[in-house]
Amino acid sequence: MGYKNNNTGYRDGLLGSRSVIKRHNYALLPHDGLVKNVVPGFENCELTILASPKLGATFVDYIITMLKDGKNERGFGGEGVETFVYVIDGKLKVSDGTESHELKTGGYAYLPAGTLMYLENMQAENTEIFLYKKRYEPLEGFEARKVIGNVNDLTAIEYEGMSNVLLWDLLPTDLGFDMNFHILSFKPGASHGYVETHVQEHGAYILSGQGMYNLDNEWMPVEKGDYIFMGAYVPQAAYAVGKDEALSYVYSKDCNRDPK
Ligand code: UGY
Ligand code: MN
Repeated sequence: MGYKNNNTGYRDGLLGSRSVIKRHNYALLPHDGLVKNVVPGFENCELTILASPKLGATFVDYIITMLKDGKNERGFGGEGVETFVYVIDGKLKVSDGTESHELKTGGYAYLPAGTLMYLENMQAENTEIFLYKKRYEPLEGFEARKVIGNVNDLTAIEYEGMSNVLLWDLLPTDLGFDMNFHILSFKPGASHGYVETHVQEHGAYILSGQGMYNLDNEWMPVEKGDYIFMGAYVPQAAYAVGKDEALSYVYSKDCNRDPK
């Protein structure tokens, strides 16, 4: 029995082109190719804008080296914009304007839309941070809330049943949150179980190790300090290489919303 074609009647089997529409959007930005940007309000900071709407992302990611006295006195985020910061290395003071928190390496803070985030380097040495903002998608009856934490206080779970791949969820999973931050860590030799293809976007900053990353079916070498943007539906998978160090990255993933 053949399928009914729109205009040409019936056919049998796999005739025709089996259409694929390719609009895959991804970026790999190695650390040594990054260029400094000026963002008003950030003082004594070396800052690079990574993914942004210009790249097709619905969020903005930044990598920032906060020098001595580095701070952002104007506040980051604002009306309708949620923010997240992760401390890669150092000591950071983060404040919502009324209450401040001290974050060490592995520490992070999420502030809901409408609350400005103030940042300050707390030490004479540099502090490295990964910063994120996104327009929040509200959901009637639910709300996001401030979250302060440190990955070292969380328990990892085995990712999809694999004992050599660990996952940490940094934010709560309830419907008030329209995105989450995770850390995924592959022991050398470990990999995803399959090449993922999904609607969610990622901005991923590699915290440690080396690996081969499959983006749209091309394998690329990656290492600590690299940044990867994965747009919606980009085929993606990683293999960790090397002897001792795990390939680990911190990344964002939108969730809990029905696409408009
Ligand atoms: O959560 C994720 O979708 C994750 N496994 N993606 C990725 O690592 N590229
Ligand atoms: Mn993914």
